[in-house]
Amino acid sequence: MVIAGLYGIADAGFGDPVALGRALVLGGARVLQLRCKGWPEARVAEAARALKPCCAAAGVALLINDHPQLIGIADGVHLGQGDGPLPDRALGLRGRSTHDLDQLAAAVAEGADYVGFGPVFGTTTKEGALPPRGLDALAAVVAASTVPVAAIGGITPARLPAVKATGAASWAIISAILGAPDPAAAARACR
Ligand code: 3NM
Repeated sequence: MVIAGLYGIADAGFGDPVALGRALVLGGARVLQLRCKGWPEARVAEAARALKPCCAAAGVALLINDHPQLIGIADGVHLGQGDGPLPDRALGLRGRSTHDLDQLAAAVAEGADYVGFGPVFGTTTKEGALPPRGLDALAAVVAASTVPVAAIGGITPARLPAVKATGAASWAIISAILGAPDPAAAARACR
């Protein structure tokens, strides 16, 4: 499984993440991250188990945010800067959030299979998000990276062509899709 194309995020802050995740897969996401900030681990595991069959049927990589010990019930995990070491490669895909070139180098050195980079544009979705990095910084990270880069932060359909032009392998979008009346249709516009 590869990190490429639309990286959907089933964010429990926007509703039932299982229903949202299914809509994202229906809309053509190639990667799906389950993001349930503040949820107990058992509840996250239950949501991941509910999403796995639909992801498997569509060939979509299911990644769990923040819970490295749950890697075995998904295809991988996505960890932030403060979320501890990456689990063993044999267990699945391991992604790391990065915000500058030094963090990219560290993530590659620790063996990350892909990195997130952002916020490219301003975002209100992530609590404590850093100031926007901009497209030039994204292009620099893409050029320097030996692993796929998933751009994140404030990406909308209108901004997508400029994001793709940097060569980013993947683009992660939350509010522009989950805040739309029909998330599956909004996802289709972001493929
Ligand atoms: N991580 P939206 S920005 C979850 O910079 C997340 O690492 C970011 O949501 C980072 O598409 C972000 O609504 C929020 O801006 C992305």
